Amino acid sequence: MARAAQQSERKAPSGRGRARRRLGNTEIARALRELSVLLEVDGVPFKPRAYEKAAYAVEGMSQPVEEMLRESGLAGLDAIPSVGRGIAERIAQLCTSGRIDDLEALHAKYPVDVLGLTSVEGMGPKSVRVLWEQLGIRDVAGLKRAAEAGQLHALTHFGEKRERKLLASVGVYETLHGRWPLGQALELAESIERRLRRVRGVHDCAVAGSVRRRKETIGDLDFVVASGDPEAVMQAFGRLAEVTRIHARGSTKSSVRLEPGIDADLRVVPIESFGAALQYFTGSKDHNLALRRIAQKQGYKLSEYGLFEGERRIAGSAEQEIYSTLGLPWIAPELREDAGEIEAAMAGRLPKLIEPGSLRGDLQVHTNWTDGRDSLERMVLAAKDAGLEYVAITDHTRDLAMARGLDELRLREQLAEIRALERRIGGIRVLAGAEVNVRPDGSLDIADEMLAELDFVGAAVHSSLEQSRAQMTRRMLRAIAHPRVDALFHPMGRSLGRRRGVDVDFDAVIEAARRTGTALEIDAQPQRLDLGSELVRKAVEARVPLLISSDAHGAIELRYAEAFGISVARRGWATAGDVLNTLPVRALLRKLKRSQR
Ligand code: DGT
Ligand code: CA
Ligand code: CA
Ligand code: ZN
Repeated sequence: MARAAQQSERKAPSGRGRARRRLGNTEIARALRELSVLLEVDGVPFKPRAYEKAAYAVEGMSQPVEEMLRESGLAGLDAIPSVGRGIAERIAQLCTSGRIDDLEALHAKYPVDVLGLTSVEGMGPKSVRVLWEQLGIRDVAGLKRAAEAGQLHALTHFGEKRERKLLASVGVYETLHGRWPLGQALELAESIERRLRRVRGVHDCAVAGSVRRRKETIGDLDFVVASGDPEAVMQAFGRLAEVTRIHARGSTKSSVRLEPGIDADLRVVPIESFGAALQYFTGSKDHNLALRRIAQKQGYKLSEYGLFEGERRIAGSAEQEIYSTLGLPWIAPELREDAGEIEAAMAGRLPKLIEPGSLRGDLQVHTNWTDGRDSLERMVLAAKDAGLEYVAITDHTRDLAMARGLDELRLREQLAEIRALERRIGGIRVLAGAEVNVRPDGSLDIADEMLAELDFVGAAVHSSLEQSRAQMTRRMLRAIAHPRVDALFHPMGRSLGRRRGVDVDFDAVIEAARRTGTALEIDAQPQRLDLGSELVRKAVEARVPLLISSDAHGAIELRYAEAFGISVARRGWATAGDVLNTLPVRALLRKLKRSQR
């Protein structure tokens, strides 16, 4: 990828000229997604789905689409799945002129923030249209005002209950607004890190802050660079393709706004301070304060410039040195929350955290038998290509009508196909599984005899998410007590930035899981990360078996388990021994609840 060239040619002299600025895949995907939602608002059939799929495909491309277009013209876009001629032409229009005519026309017709409004749980394109036409609601703030004033429940389809729910969803939107899911932030940060590394004079470069600690949501990106030529770094940073605004710029510090709306801070330091600066800007603030107190007790001073004894710097070029000089082992960034890691380090009791590359299988994978995008065969081949030793196919079941959930008949049909496919492909064990629905009363939507035929069963709550704490707890405990349920999938039921998650007594859930040997899942979908790390830690302490799965709904999503799931597990102090799918398949099968009786 010609990233260096990209930097020097970019940006029209007029500064923010949209037309000239090179577009990233996220921006292109965002425009396609906006077009998709606006078409749906407008009541156009079929097309919205095509644009949505195209947006998704563009996001998944590793090469910049804008570059493919520049190098090979429209034909170059043939390589993107789900992008036909019509959509390719619109992408080209966007890249060359900075706008898509259809999108502008729809904007003129519906001048509303469709992406913002539809990211409020419970707001679909139809509601957006009704609220715009009848109440002139343009954005989330307007929605909030109208709901507070009780204007919604006067409309057809909007009862008082719905109004109350929407108001609660707006609350969730607001708390998470301005914070970004790790998935989005991490990839952007790593891409920028690679580019900064190539700048003249750069000796070392690292992503710091909450991204390095792999927090589940990110406020802003932080970069630390060691260079003898700060000016060159400051310039390159300001010229990154994603920069839309420069908030502040000094000789060694800079702060900018990036597309798609996240801020980034940069700090350039001399080589001899790199480790200290990296340690400082990785945080967390609480971890740093605790570490500084330890330094003070030993008669040292710790700052972002180094560890000092009087005027003399005794450590600073490598992060490891800071810790070892204080008599501590290096502490993994994921643990740096002042949540007991310093005490554990002093006592020599830091856990040996699970490492990337240690997952041997994936136990939540979907196919186009239900709402997945790829065929069973494609998913299995992709899992095999990814080096997995086993994969469980866990499509949705009966009650999830939206996803065309499988009933017993279809499950049995799929099971036969899985067995045949496993023989034909070879070299990967394919487990026949299902993601069964836990009904509001805690019963399952698939008959026990069918569950007994499967190799693995995950249970999940997908409906009546607003149940009371008592009801939800009873519901989950009943599912966990079911002898055929091996795991509880995405137990929190949250969606980052969208849905807060269910209200349930997690101590009771964890205790029940421990007692019955039911595994709890870390669902690594970037918008889920569920269990979150705090609950992982509780589960680890209770010695509940964990699973890390991708919940892939397409082959390109299989990587989520490694990319994000491992990080959540590490933040929850999990070792490889806590995670069942680090085991070879035979050992895994022996540990599943169904084989424990
Ligand atoms: P975020 O951006 O909200 O997701 O979280 P962080 O942890 O990335 O926070 P940020 O970007 O404000 O600052 C990055 C790191 O810099 C932070 O984790 C620790 C360090 N830092 C920032 N301000 C202070 C401070 O006032 N005292 C200390 N000891 N460290 C600070
Ligand atoms: Ca930050
Ligand atoms: Ca920051
Ligand atoms: Zn699910």
